[in-house]
Amino acid sequence: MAITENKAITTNKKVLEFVEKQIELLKPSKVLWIDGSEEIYTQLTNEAVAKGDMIRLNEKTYPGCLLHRTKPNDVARVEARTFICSKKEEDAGRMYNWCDPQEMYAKLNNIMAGSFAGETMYIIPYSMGPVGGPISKIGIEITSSIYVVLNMRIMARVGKNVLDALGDSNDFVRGTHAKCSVNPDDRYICQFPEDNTIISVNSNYGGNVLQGKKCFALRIASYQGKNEGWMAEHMLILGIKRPNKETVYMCAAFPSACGKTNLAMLIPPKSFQDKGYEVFTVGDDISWIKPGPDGRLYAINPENGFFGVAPGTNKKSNYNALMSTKKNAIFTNVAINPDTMEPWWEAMEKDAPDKKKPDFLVDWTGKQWWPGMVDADGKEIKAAHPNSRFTAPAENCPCISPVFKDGTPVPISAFIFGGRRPTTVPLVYQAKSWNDGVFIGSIMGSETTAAATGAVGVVRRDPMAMRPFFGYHVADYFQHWIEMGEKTPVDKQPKIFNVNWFRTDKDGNFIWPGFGDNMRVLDWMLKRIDGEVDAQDTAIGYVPYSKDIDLTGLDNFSEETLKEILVVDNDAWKKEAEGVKEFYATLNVGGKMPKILLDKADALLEKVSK
Ligand code: OXD
Ligand code: MN
Repeated sequence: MAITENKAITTNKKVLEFVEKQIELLKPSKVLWIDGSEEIYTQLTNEAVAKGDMIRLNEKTYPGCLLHRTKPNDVARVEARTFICSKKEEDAGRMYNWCDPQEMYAKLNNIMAGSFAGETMYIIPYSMGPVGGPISKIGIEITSSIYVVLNMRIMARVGKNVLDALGDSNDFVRGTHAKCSVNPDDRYICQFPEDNTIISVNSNYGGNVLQGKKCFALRIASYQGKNEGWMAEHMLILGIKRPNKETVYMCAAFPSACGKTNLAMLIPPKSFQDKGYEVFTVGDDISWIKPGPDGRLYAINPENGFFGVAPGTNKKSNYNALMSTKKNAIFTNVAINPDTMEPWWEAMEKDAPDKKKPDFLVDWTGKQWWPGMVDADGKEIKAAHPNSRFTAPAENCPCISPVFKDGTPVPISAFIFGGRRPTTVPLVYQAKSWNDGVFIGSIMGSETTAAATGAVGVVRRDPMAMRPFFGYHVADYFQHWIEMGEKTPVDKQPKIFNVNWFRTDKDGNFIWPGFGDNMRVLDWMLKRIDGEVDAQDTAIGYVPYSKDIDLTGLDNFSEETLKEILVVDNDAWKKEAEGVKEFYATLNVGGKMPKILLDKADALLEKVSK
């Protein structure tokens, strides 16, 4: 019999039934409801530190911050072990795995049975979005990992008030996380969209086990959104304020590692700051989008914190993200300076140890580390794991939007898509209609470069940056986008744009400066939204006239160079259109692809073949 450490904090029968069933299956020694109180978090932090699971960082320079090291075999999301378990295979996402739900439940129950023996089971009630908000949803995650409890506290709204808001309702996502032995061969990250259920086993890495994030807010929520008439997207949300104008909000989708967090926290160039431009972050990874009473689409960031990649984050690349990590943050798999107890990662530009002294760091695996260390094969050893992370409260971010704090959904004026495309795709172009925009989002992707093994220049398609996150069939998802457009009056539809910050010259150098200078491209979008400038009508959509992108204060970048990255090269686009048709053919099994999109692929090929 498990000892209940504190009293159940709800009378909701469905919640209590779910908890009882999990106690029976997992057989914990103790049960603790996470009620959101400081005492419980303090108690759990102390316990994790005493066990060596967490390391406290410098209380002066990083107050309230902790370091955690995962097992070396458990450092990233695992698409190959991620499943959508819908009753019918044709209802699954198609871009990763499907399994029959009953078969998967049996397998998982077998792996998890009794695995909490000797441990405490934590019950985490959490809200994605502000508690009780108009677009918010509720989940319960059961885990034996204090790391998960403390991270969920940052990434979602957690506590008894969530259960109070749930009342007697059965509308909550049932989540179970069983760390087991962290055996990668038995690792499963499973979503059962028809049952509102998530089960993660044999992992303790954030993206797999902080279930509010990818598992719920994208995979389960995208399915809920399709059924309930809203959208869950892998999109940042930012607000741009110009003098004497209302703040304009935009959502942007990019595949992982294409700079979503950087764009969300962009600092405008000086010439724009001088004019009074300000950028506010509403979210850096996920948007939930619903039609509002006035017919426009409104978005919230369902998360409450950032789960950002640490290496490369520095004052120059993303000052606001760096500042967000300075208090009450949890670092995973970064290095530390054992003298100062401060975190360190590659390109942090601070406190790099001195090889000669010899100073050293403790690397992400807990071993001594000096710059220039190589392994037995002569390969450089990194101090921080390349996918090391910070979990930081959004409220720490210097440019967090006031509307994030009060939880008000924001009206969206633009959707932006983009990927890494060294060639072909211009710096920016605008879709001519909503459905053209759906087409553009459906074909986005990143080109492989010489940095990775395999063929160079092959486009890995990642529709709407959702490839690893579809909770249902990708073709049905495209149809849902089309229908959301139909339900939105044309004059209220967000404009849809595609950007490409990553065009390279013949030596492989990026042509566009990127980072804060991306403001110049966003500014062109604002002018288009306000109908202030014309654009060139091309085969792929509206492309800016170079004179309409404000290059003031941008040294060493001429309008001629800008023109080069605005060109639409029909030969390159012919190849692109053929690639799109091939890609669509792979998705069209069973004839599910919307005809509108198939026709658009044909039309593109025809236009650029002339
Ligand atoms: C993330 C991802 O961690 O997309 O946000 O991988
Ligand atoms: Mn993401």
